[in-house]
Order: sequence, then structure tokens, then C-alpha cells
Amino acid sequence: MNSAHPTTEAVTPPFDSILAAIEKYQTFLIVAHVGPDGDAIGSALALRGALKSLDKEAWMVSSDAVPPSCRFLPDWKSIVANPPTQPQCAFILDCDGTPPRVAAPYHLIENARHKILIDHHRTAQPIFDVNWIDPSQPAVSLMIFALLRHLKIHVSPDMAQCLLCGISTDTGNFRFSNTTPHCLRAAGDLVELGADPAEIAFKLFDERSFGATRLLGIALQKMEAECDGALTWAALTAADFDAAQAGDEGSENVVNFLRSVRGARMAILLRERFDETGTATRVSVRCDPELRADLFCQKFGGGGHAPAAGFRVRHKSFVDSVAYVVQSAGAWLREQH
Ligand SMILES: [Mn+2]
Repeated sequence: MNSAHPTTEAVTPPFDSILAAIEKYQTFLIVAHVGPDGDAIGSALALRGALKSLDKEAWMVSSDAVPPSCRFLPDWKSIVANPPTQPQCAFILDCDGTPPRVAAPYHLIENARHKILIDHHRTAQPIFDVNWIDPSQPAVSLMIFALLRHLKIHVSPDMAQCLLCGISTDTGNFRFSNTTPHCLRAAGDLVELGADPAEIAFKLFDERSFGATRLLGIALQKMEAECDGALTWAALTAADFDAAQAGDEGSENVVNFLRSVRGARMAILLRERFDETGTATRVSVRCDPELRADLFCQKFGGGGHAPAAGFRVRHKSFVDSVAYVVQSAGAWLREQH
């Protein structure tokens, strides 16, 4: 997910506080956002690698599965649903650190003696012991790279691959407006350190399963437009997933195709999924950054960045959820947020 509009205020990274915590503690928790993406996982795995290289114990904990597009990253299988012990210090990456946004049992964060937030979402607030919040940063992976360089921690080829994956994810493979000269230079440095940009681009952006490709076809057939074409949307039912023999992961990039339609300023993909509460409609939003997808999704308890965000609707049937969300999006567009 990218943040398109850099803030004007320069943020001073709290490198010294982070170094002090790394020196003081021995066991570390690393968590990121629900529905983790390449930046969440890439930044967490690189930080884990760095901590391990300093003979520390570190676990990336995620209650949500690693998406198939990230299952090429070194050590992705080290990600656990629960650590073997309560870690002393917690790193919260790529999310605002509030219970609905963190993909981990929240008591692990609450019971950590020291909590460090590293995020680039505009909606994040300084709620922990150390808060490095910088919405001008294209990716948290770029922040972790800066941290490792500042602390003179050796970046192995595996760590470089994870960091480049994160930067590539959040810049749309260096195509979004957050693709700064600095992030292109950092990408060059990471390739020099052993990252493989061809593998990353293919895995993140091109490769999809047979079922996911069929599901994409169904979504494109079902695409609708509202607001004179300014809003494009598609709703994938559970039956669509069955017909395509696709799983949840199969639909991740579909919304970008809806966004690519000429004249579309906002695109919405709705998916009929289920959780312990019953129907949980997953909603992905892409839009012109001025329309602030992050604020739109925040109204529904979700989050993200100005051009890309998401949320879930619970306690409503899928049909009702679709009507509710599409109507709200139309109103949002007309209000010209
Ligand atoms: Mn990110």
C-alpha cells in the first residue's frame, strides 16, 4: 500500500531509542497489519533477520496467513501464530498498532515491557514507548533499511530480498507516485546486496494461480459502474470462488483491474467470505489519493493509505453489505472528499 502525499514536516527517526531497546532486551515480538502484504512481511522478516544476527531471539507473529505471493521470501515459514514465550520487547510494523489493525493476539503487545511502533500510515498516532511514524516514507521496509544502515547491521542477501519486496509492494513495483529518487536508490543498493528484482516483480505482480486467473475473469465480467463511470465495482460471491476453485488469496489484485478503467476515480471489490461471526464481506478500495481511501475505510473500522485501503463488513448479509458499501462510496464520491 502506498502513501502518495508526503507530509511537509520532516520526521527525525528515533534510531537511538530503538538501538537502546535492542541492546537492553533479549526477546522480541514483531507484528504487522491484518491481511499482511509484502511490506508487512518483508519489513518484519528483515528486522527478524537483523535481530537474529545480533544473537537476539525474535518471532514474527501473524494470526493471518502469509499470502501466496509472499511465499517465496526467505524464512517466511518462520512466521508463527504464537511465540513460544512472551517476548520482552514488541515491534509493531506497518500498522497503527490498535487492536483491530494488528494481526496478533493483542495481549502479546500489552504484556511486552517495551513497545516500538514503526509505521508510514497517515492515520497512525504515537501510542507506544517509541513511535516512528513517517507518512512521507513509501514503505516501512525502507524505514527498516534506513535503521539497519544507521545501526551498521550487515544486510544479508535474504534480508535485502525481504526489504526490496516491501518497497516493491508499496510502490506498485515503482509505478506509484510515492516512487521517490531515494527509494529507487535504496532499491539499487538492495539489488547490490543480493535482492532479485525479477523474482520479486513476477511473484508479487504477475504470478497467480489457475483458480485466481479464472476468478479474475468472473470479476471482470461482473464489473459495474456508477457515478458516470467514476466508480467501478465488482462483487464476488462464495459461489464465484467455488466456480473458479479459487481461495481467498486468489482475489487480492483484482481490484487494481477495476481501478485501471479509464474514467474510474474509485474502484471497489467486495468478496463474500466467512469468519466466526458469520458473513464477513471483505472490501478493497483503490482511488485517486485526493478521495482518501484511508478515511473512507476508517468509517467502517478499516484502514490503509490514501490511494489504497480496505475493511470488512460483519453482521450483514453479503447482498446488504454490497448495497451498503456501494451506496456509501457513491455518496463519498459525490461529496468530493
Ligand atoms: Mn506499508
